[in-house]
Amino acid sequence: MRLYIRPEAPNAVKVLVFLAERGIEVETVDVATLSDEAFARASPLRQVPALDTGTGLTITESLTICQYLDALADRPSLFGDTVEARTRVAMWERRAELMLFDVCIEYGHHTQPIFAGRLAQFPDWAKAHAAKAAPMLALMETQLGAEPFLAGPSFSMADITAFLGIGGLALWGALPAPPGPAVARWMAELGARPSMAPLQALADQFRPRPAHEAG
Ligand SMILES: N[C@@H](CCC(=O)N[C@@H](CS)C(=O)NCC(=O)O)C(=O)O
Repeated sequence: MRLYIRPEAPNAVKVLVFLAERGIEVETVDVATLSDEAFARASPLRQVPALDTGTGLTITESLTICQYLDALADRPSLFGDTVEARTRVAMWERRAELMLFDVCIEYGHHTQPIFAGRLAQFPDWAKAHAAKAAPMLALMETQLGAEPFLAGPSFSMADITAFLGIGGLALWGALPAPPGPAVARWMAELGARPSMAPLQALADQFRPRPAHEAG
């Protein structure tokens, strides 16, 4: 099995955090070390992450990669071990994707200088779009006031997706409202988990650099 990544790509980081949480080891290849042809062979859409399962199957959706590896590993699952737990995780993960993670990706694409020239940027649209996170933040505040994690008593895939999204929006000062106390508590606890270490490479590329380091 081989996982193709870029260490600073959010969807790849999502899988790296999942692997660290689950204690799963997979051979990892940074696609920056590959030729264009080899990258196209590894990932038909030339996107990361891509998992070559070694069984003739290549998976190129980050969540599907996590689901596949989770299903092969022992319990407890990060996707829930009962019908009810699976349903709660799926619902919160989908909300996190649509209202935080995707919003964060779009915000980055449309506002960060690193993407200028590669994409047509509409910063005003991105700022307006970030308002989509507001109802999710309010819902999370209620949920995390009652439960330790989004899907209930156990850490799950929903927490990973939501933390990446909210963390990115917070880094850019793009959260539509400051996190309430319950969300702030959850953010501090998740940020301290060793599994979140891969987030550093992602955050570093967007952190403003001191003048003496800027090239
Ligand atoms: N839906 C895919 C999205 C993958 C994706 O957009 N990956 C980005 C990096 S985070 C990428 O490879 N972008 C390069 C490109 O699209 O050319 C997933 O969840 O894995």
